[in-house]
Amino acid sequence: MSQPSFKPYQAPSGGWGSAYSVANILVRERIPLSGAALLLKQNKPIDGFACVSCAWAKPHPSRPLSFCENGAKATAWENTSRRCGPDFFERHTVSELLNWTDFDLEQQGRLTHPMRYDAASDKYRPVAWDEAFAEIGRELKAMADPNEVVFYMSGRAALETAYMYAVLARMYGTNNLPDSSNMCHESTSVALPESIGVPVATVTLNDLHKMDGMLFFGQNTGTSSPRMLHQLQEARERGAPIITFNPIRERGLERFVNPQSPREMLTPDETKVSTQYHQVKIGGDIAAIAGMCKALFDLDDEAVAAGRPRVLDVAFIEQHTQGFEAFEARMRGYSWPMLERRSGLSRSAMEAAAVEYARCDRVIAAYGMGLTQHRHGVQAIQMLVNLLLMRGNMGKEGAGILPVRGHSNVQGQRTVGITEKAKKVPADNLRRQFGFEPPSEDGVNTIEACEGILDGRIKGFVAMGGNFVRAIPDTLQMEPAWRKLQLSVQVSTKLNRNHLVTGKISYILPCLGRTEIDRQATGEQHHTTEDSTGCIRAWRGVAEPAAEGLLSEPAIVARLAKATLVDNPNLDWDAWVGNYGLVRDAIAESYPEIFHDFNVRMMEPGGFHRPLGASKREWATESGKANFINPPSLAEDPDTEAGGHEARDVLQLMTLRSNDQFNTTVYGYNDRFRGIQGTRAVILMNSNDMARLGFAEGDKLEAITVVHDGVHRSVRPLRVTPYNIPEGCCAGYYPECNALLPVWHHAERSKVPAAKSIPVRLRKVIAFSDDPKVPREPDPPAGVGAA
Ligand SMILES: Nc1nc2c(c(=O)[nH]1)N[C@H]1C(S)=C(S)[C@@H](COP(=O)(O)OP(=O)(O)OC[C@H]3O[C@@H](n4cnc5c(=O)[nH]c(N)nc54)[C@H](O)[C@@H]3O)O[C@H]1N2
Ligand SMILES: Nc1nc2c(c(=O)[nH]1)N[C@H]1C(S)=C(S)[C@@H](COP(=O)(O)OP(=O)(O)OC[C@H]3O[C@@H](n4cnc5c(=O)[nH]c(N)nc54)[C@H](O)[C@@H]3O)O[C@H]1N2
Ligand SMILES: [Mo]
Repeated sequence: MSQPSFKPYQAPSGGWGSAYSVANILVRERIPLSGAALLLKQNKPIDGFACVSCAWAKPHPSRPLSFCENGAKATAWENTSRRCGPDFFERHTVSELLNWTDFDLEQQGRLTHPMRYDAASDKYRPVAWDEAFAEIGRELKAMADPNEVVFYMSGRAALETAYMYAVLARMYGTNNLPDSSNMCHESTSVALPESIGVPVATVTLNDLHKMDGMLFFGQNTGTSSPRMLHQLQEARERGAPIITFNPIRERGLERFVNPQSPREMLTPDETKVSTQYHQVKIGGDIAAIAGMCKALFDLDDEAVAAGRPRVLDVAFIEQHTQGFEAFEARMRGYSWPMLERRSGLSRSAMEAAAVEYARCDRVIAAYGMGLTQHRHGVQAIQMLVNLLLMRGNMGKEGAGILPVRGHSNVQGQRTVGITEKAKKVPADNLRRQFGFEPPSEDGVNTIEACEGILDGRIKGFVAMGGNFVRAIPDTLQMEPAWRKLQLSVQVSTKLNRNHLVTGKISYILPCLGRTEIDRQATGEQHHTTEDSTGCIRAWRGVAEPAAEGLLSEPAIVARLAKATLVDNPNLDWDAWVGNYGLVRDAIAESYPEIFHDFNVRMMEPGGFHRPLGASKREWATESGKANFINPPSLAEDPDTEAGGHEARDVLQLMTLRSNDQFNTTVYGYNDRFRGIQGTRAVILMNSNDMARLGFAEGDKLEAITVVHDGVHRSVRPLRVTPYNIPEGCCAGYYPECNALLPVWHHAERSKVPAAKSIPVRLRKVIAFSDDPKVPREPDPPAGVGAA
């Protein structure tokens, strides 16, 4: 491992840096040549597999090489030739493994055998599948109340698995079906239905080809959804402006070289991605958008006075919207100095953005975690919709709202029943199909699950993928609470920290990955996913399974169901596993509007799109119109500000992903685009703040959360590096910084953890090791495995 270093990255996103990075991981994971050929099947529908990395749309017809750097890494990660079998667990106690980093744990390779934790030896021991399911079933049946069990799902599993899992939980008797989107785009699922009557993006790839302008808020395309850079590049080649709002200058939003274009790779051609780049301060987006809205009203006044065409789409506002007058009054009423203070942007910057926006006729507004993971995440999204509605940028070709989703099937899982909200369950259909009464009370979301684990109400946790205890807030409070669970079952592909934080009875159940051939009674099975643009398609794994005896996710759900539920004459779990087409028939019966003729339509070239009223200007809102919704406040954090947290030594910390990770999966210690090499234990700060607080580059700091709930939260040591970030803001990595995030510090209403705005104070620490293998200092507890 090289020494940590910081050097601004001069190259564009994509390009040779990307090509080298892919080659490196193929070698490191010892992917055989036939494995590299795997990449040719990536994102090729029907007879290839959907990338296991992000949810970005796949074009039709597909490109010859349809993968990006991070997609290739994810494929390599799943198809590694390393194995983590019973012999590994025999060599290491769980207490020992608890001191390993996230990187080292997953680096052990694919899990091959079901394992049960044995407290006496402090080791995981191999167990037969039958025995495992029998004990888990017994434990689940013994719970006093089905609501004591949580069925979590991370956003990767296919639609078939998700649907079966939801049926299992509901037949068991609970709506406790939180998923990773509770930490992610749940703010979208709350905001958009109120504004425009749909919970997801209103645009397709066709709209991206037709747009003539784009607004980009808090999404790091070059790292999080690199394939989208192709559409951004095409837009720029058409001359469409891209106006970006982000506290830091993300390379993928600045410059891009298509690594799949020989011409671009061999010449100095590169695309300038953003035409305007506004370094809004953390949580300043509502104010920045309000500034743009205010400027649009001024521009409209000028147009009216000069007899020019209106800037507002008056006809659209009249016919299709509600709440405009109150909205107009509010926006006009804001003062520029207040908007400047709240957004961190100058009036002229907000006006320049408005002028550019007003020049375009077909605008898409894209956003990511920079909007959703805030106390006012829901309101920020609704403000962005307001801005679109002012110029009729909704429900016409080339225009609309684009939440860029995270996990590759997270959007689809919600569509087929993974939800804690009872009113989203098609209860009548489920009753008719399976003759049971679905539970009518809401279940827990992720935050409520954490609260239930902390106070002991939750006693069992079944996880279909993910690394829950590492991804959630307050990890240092959650780990001891987790140990009190009666039952912890983790269906996984790789070893992670959640396996090591055990309950009284703990199982690791290894499963097939999506890239692998899934052979069942009727032959090799297809599965389906829904991407960020609501496009549903069929896929099929192509690699040989990592180990003999691995079960598919649907098979695991079915075995859990059979071990736990009473027999149901209307549901043959074995038949479902034998033929996933039967599961799709059931999905079509439960959700006919979206999934009618599922088995046929999934094979259509390009798949099929779910119907979305808003994209046809049909508004499934209470008012029957698209709603202008005023934000209650422009302050990011009412709670902490009330506590006097605007003190000058309190900074807002955002927790970020590096280019070398997928969520809690750490591929390596380099964040190429941000110039960080060899470490993740960093804190990025404005050099003025560093000077003011007396820090020099390379100083080791401790970050302490500044809230007044009596809990001490700190992470150390973090190496400080000067960075181009607004004053008063700083950045560190997720999940290492999750110990700083209070479980109650979440978005109002959506309860998405406010991971992008943690109030912290920083101070120097003395003892520090540069060795990334040295996990933490004893006192006070640091981010576990922070390297
Ligand atoms: N390589 C890779 N790809 C991934 C993932 C991964 O971990 N690695 N994770 C997947 C998942 S599950 C998800 S949800 C997505 C996440 O993808 P993104 O939505 O891109 O999420 P982040 O990388 O956490 O941060 C997004 C951006 O928000 C900016 N930001 C922070 N605070 C603010 C703010 O207050 N305002 C504004 N305007 N911007 C702000 C940050 O600077 C950063 O550029 O990516 C998916 N794809
Ligand atoms: N501070 C902070 N916290 C955050 C965020 C943040 O930005 N900042 N982001 C949040 C977001 S957006 C998200 S989505 C969550 C992510 O939270 P999770 O979805 O729970 O976490 P992942 O890291 O994606 O899960 C990784 C594990 O999934 C398992 N896995 C991988 N592939 C498969 C598969 O095909 N099947 C099965 N069964 N298992 C598989 C592997 O064992 C791997 O260890 O974290 C959230 N937490
Ligand atoms: Mo996510």
